[in-house]
Amino acid sequence: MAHIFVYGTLKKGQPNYFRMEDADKGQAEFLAHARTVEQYPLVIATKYNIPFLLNVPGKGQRVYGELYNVDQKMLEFLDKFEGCPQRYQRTEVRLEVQDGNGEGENKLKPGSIVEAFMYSTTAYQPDWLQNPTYENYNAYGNPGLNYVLPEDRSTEL
Ligand code: PCA
Repeated sequence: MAHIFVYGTLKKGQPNYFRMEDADKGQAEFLAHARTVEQYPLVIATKYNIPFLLNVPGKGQRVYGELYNVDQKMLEFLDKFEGCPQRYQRTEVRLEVQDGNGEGENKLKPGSIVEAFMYSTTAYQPDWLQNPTYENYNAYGNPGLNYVLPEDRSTEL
């Protein structure tokens, strides 16, 4: 099992969340809402309006997202889905737990610090650093910046 922090289209209510719920792809258990301890630039980039969290700690904002426990099968699916290690890299992040719904050994206390993997970007276009940054991504919240699902893209990036 691995901890994964999602901050983009894999969050509840976002366009790729249904993949987290697909038992054919493995298991994902929601553990808590969380926020990165450090600031990161979370930007929207490319003609497909993909959210990218640039692995530049100290710039941008502390980012809100969701913490999940995933099994090996789901981890492998997510790596493939996110184009890891080409488009995104799976990196470690420190998180502050906001609220958790876990029980027993999965119980996470609000305010506690946990580590997780996330899909961030180390190989980005330098001008992406000039883009507006978001602390709480919403695919439906930015007129003109509608996210395009991978299956609807004409070409890779
Ligand atoms: N999916 C991953 C990375 C960006 C995206 O759209 C996530 O939600 O964390």
